[in-house]
Amino acid sequence: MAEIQRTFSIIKPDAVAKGATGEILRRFEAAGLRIIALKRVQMTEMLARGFYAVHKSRPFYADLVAFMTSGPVVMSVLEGPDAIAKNRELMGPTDSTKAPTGTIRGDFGTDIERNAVHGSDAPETARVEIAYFFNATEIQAPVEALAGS
Ligand code: 3AN
Repeated sequence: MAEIQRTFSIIKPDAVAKGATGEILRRFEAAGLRIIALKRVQMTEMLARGFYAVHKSRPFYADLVAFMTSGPVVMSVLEGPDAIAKNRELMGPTDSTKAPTGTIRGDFGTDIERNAVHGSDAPETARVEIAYFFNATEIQAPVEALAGS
């Protein structure tokens, strides 16, 4: 049986600016991913630099930080069976010009940088990314979990 996972998603400034937020969230839900936390945020340069710190020596780092802070983004935590792989399947490949029609990047992205969405690539990165942007109290937890420990 598929493992129930959580993953972290960002609808990037390009997709938010073109009014695609609702359609992208709809696709998550239609694919069986529950939106258990959601917020619209204007990322500061410091937050964006920290989030993409793994890429800090790459030539595209400064541009990427500038793009991610160029307008509001919509962040969410998605939960469901194989949520990490399922979300990446919905997103399509990193480079929007290579992403098939029907994927989020194929339909709403422009190129490798302006690629509409971010999604965690592994359980450990999902945990770190969720904790980077969401407090525990912003994430919907089952009542039993709250009452439990
Ligand atoms: P993904 O988001 O598909 O996991 P990563 O983790 O390789 O891709 O890259 C993180 C982000 O950095 C991408 N979403 C993209 O916006 C940007 N990026 C990656 N490679 C390039 C590149 N060669 N030129 C410009 N931006 C890039």
